[in-house]
Amino acid sequence: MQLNKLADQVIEVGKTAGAFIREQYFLFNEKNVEVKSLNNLVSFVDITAEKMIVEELKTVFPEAAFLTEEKTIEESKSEWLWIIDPLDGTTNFIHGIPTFAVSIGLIHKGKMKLGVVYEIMRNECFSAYEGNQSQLNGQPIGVSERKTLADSLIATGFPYEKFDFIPQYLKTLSHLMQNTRGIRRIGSAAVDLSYTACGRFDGFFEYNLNPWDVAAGAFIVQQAGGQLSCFSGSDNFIFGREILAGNGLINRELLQVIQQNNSTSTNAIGTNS
Ligand code: 2AM
Ligand code: CA
Repeated sequence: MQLNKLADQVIEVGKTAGAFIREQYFLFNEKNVEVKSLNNLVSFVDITAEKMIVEELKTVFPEAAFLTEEKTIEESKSEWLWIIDPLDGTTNFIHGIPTFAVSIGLIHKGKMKLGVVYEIMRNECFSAYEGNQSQLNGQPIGVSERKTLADSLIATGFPYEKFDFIPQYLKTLSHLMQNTRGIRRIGSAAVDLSYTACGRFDGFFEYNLNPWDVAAGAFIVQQAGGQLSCFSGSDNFIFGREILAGNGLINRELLQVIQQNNSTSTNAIGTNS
């Protein structure tokens, strides 16, 4: 498997789907929105984009199976797995906020091999493959060099569906508001991770994400010299539903803040109840 060639092909697939999404952004009407579950929105745009991506990737690499947000293709077994979110930041898309992305990751026997995040309206394509430095529109990128939380800009996502761990989360936010340069909530985990990879953000954390929100972006952070973990410190951040990403210099400090606030609360976190 020549990952460099595959990466070029996946970038083209992401950009083609992105062009369709961009076209639809200017035509979009709220009547097209369906509600999958609380605050979980979808439209024909997500579904059509996913079908486009899946069809093209099947031709590019027929052996690989799929794990996709919109489930337009049945999950099957293979050593190779595409993990796809055709439109990460759907709520932004629907509300006319121009920050959303196509996210395509590839893993082999559980190990990330390739990731592409295409931020559509800025025409910024973040990509990485095993053995190579992450890139933004073909140019190498790296994480920031800020050493302390005090100097850092931190991204996060607010809870949107499961609210039992809000007290712990608010404590962490309160600490970060008072002890960092600031906090941003962009609304697309794939974009948050990509911005961490190129040094715009120094760190990012969020609860309750799905593998398709984070797989590609997390790998791009890794290949840009950053580090990732779950809130326990373990490395199950793609399937573990919680993620902390950073430049490697501030990860420990950020993890400590999160862990401290989680353990001092009376409620258990992330119980999915
Ligand atoms: P999405 O736009 O593909 O759903 C921002 O907080 C992150 O959470 C985004 O990556 C977003 O991905 C995801 N997200 C937001 N609302 C969501 C919901 N109701 N269900 C699942 N994921 C959601
Ligand atoms: Ca999505």
